[in-house]
Amino acid sequence: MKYKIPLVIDCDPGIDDSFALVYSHLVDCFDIKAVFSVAGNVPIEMTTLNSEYILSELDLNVPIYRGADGPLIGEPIIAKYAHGSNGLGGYQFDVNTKFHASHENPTDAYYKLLSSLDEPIIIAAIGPLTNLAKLFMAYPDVNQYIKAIYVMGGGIVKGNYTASAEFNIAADPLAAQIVINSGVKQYFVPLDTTTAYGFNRDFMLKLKDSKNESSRLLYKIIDAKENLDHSPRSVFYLHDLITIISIHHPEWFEMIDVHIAVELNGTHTTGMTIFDLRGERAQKPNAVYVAHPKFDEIQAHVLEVLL
Ligand SMILES: [Ca+2]
Repeated sequence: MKYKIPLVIDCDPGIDDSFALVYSHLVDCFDIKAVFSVAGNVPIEMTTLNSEYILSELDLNVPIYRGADGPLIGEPIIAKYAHGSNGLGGYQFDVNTKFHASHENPTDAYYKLLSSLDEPIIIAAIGPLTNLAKLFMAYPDVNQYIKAIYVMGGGIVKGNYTASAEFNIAADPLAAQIVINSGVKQYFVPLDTTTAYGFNRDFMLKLKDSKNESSRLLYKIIDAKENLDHSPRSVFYLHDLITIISIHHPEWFEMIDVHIAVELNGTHTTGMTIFDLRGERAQKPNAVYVAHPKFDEIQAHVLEVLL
């Protein structure tokens, strides 16, 4: 049997999370062990329901766990401006989903799952990092069960939630700092990488006619938000999808060792990530900056998988 990369997806669906989930299943190189929801783009009830819905549509029967309902400290922030009223662009779907999330304590469930696997796992963290921070705080020995974490998060030249902070980090800066300092190997895919190029409108319209039902669903979700046939916008940024692709196609990126710190209490910069790119004077690396995507290859590959 073909080897598949064991993967946990920690997400806050989210339009681009939906692309990431569908792609991860269809690309047929991942063994998805579980999906954890986290409060992020929309509140936890919705990110959990959206996870249940997408997995049900994929008929992908893996454990779903309802994760953290807000950051370690402070109040939740949400991004309905980017993901529509329900996180899936406002697309109205049947809420009677086939699969349902467990309401078991997500931190304990995480540890139980990771420590029961045959080999260390890769975690795709494509929402705020609250679930993982709680895991590292409660179970300091969990590192041995994690091969690497791929984080969609941060920005070097700009943010998107604020001028300086990217949403996933802004939603729980303390959690991000705890994860970065965990000692686990981690790859950061910042906005600089995910917005270097966008998926174009032709790409989205091709999904509309895909033979694949779940790809057509992705079209419906993005169309609900953007009204594609009339939208003058020409590109779409699928941050979480790019992050997943960097796991098994590192050759389409430049991998740069870097030190990353998170601003916890700035007047204008809370949640900002500081990538130390000073060359010889830089602090000792604690992460890998996934940079400079070869976008033509990526877009062609995604079409091949989704169509
Ligand atoms: Ca996300």
